Amino acid sequence: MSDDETLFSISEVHLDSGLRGIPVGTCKTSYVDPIDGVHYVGYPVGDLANLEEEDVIFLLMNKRLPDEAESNAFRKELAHRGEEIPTGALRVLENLTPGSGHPMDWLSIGIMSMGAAETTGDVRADSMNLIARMPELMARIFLLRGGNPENLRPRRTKLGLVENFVHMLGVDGDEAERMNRVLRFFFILHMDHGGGNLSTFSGKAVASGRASVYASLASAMNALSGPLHGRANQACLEFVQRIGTSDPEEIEKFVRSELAAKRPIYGFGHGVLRAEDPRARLLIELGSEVCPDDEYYKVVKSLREVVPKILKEHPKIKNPYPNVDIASGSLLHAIGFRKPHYYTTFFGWARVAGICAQILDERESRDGRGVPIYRPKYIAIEQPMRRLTD
Ligand code: AMX
Repeated sequence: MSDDETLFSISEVHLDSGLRGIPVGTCKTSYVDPIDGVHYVGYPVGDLANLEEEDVIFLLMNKRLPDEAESNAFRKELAHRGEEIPTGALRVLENLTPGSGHPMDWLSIGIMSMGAAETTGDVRADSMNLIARMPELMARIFLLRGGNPENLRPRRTKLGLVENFVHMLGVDGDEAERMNRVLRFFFILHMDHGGGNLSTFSGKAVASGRASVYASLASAMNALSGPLHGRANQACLEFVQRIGTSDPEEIEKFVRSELAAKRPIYGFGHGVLRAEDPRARLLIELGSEVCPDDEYYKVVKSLREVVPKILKEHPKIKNPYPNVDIASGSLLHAIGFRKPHYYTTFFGWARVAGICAQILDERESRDGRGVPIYRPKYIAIEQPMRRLTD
């Protein structure tokens, strides 16, 4: 890419298109191939799905996988930072009414309250602190919002990020094993997805004004909470529950009536992908291992067969194939997370790592001066010059 090469020409059709496809920056952590899906620093995400989650975070932050010594040191640093969470940093959650608001509201409030308790101003230190303390925030949200705080166990950060969360929830034995397996897989698949997805872009935009890591990440989580973005995993399982049958004819009827009512078919379509998201395939394969006979999982498999052909009848839909959200909800349900409105918090938790890594890269760019404050151009319309005296 030379300095003066034209990357994209803008014409009027590109205005008010949600910046769709318009190059605005560079990304070192990941890219999304329209057919082969997301790659983290060059690796297809499927290659990384069975690694330790901390090693994948190391990759996003350092652009290479750690050797054994580095991996141990990184895990140790995260465990230490997790232990050092300021006392009372999350006490604000105890004052929210159980069951109130959406869990994503709690996630955003929790991130802000951790920032209020301690912000160092060093982007790496704040990012590492946030990543290290997310399991505790997640466990507290689940138990405090759910109205059973007495189940919360003291943190054991040495277990690693995912296992510590499951431990804090009070889950043991085979159930914990299954949760750890599925959550770790889910966590790795959702960590990053290029630079332009709405939550990452929003987080980086806020960070470009030199807001703190906490303020930037809370903004990113608010962006993720929309049903067309991260909350699609909740919407997709609710959709599956409403269908209530894996009979292909019933599913076809249901999908057609949703389309006629101008409602989205959750778990299908994408802004960049033009084939089935490989992460959808990986999750469906994991489902065949952990919950092959689960009712909701069977509905998801039928949706995958039935829906693309119906969506293809609508040429405006650029991608009629499953996205990552099609199967994640049914798996989370099968391993014991029965309330779909919590699912987006898992997505958000995972995405914290990718967004922090991208913010760090942007802050280090231009020889350490950092990316300039975001300022795209909007063209004024329907505003003829007027004066009060006219
Ligand atoms: N169901 C119904 N309509 C759909 C659709 C779907 N699954 N996918 C696309 N469309 C419609 C769009 O709403 C748009 O209609 P419009 O021109 O009347 O506004 C038209 O088809 C063209 O859309 P597109 O260029 O193919 O996709 P997009 O980039 O505008 O939108 C997405 C992408 C994901 C928002 C859209 O496919 C959608 O709403 N899918 C369902 C929700 C979902 O599963 N979201 C999760 C995405 C992954 C994630 O972020 N977690």
